[in-house]
Amino acid sequence: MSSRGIVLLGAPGAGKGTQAVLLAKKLGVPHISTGDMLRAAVAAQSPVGLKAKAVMDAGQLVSDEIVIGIAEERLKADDAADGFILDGFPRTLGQAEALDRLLEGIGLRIDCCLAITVDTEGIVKRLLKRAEIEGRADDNEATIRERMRVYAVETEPLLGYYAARSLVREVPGMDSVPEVSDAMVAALEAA
Ligand code: B4P
Repeated sequence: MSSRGIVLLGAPGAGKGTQAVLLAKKLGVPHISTGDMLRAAVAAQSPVGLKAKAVMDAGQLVSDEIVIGIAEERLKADDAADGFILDGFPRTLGQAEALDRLLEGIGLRIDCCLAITVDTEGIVKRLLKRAEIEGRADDNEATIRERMRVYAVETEPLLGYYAARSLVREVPGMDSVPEVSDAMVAALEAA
């Protein structure tokens, strides 16, 4: 399995972050999570964090301008040159188009979009459980349902965007964490 540019797509709580960590270890490439970078910016109370906090707490998407800026900075780092896993980015068509332009400019590209498929009620339960453990401000039921709605409107259309280039591989996401991880590796090997 060679290293390359991978996008993980999936609803909130589908397990993108969980699986990206495992896959990054297996492939030896960086895991790039815009959610993690935004939460770090919020914790550091940086200018980006101050703008992002209320938006994230309400379950809305942070502006394309901010997210593209932080993703660009990270993708230009040397360690992304041999492959990368994007987790939670792109999340809008504008982000996907900006990502393609940015990658083209630095001689990289997306080779595979792994789409984690889940059932809504199952992931609402998962995220409520994470709320008990981690206490994330956006993991309460009303915000979770708003994030699902935003996902369906803004992010799901990206499946068509990548399918048009035959890059989408679907992976069932309701099995155990190791089972989903194995299915991801198998999907990549078959890609
Ligand atoms: P993210 O950090 O991307 O979070 P997420 O979509 O909620 O979660 P993910 O799918 O990674 O699930 P996880 O593995 O954690 O985004 C948070 C917010 O940041 C967004 O709402 C938005 O405001 C902002 N943002 C981020 N990127 C943006 C962008 N590009 N543009 C604009 N705004 C952006 O798994 C969830 C839980 O399930 C965990 O507790 C995990 O332990 C558990 N779990 C995982 N897999 C499981 C399995 N197979 N079985 C049982 N439990 C499992």
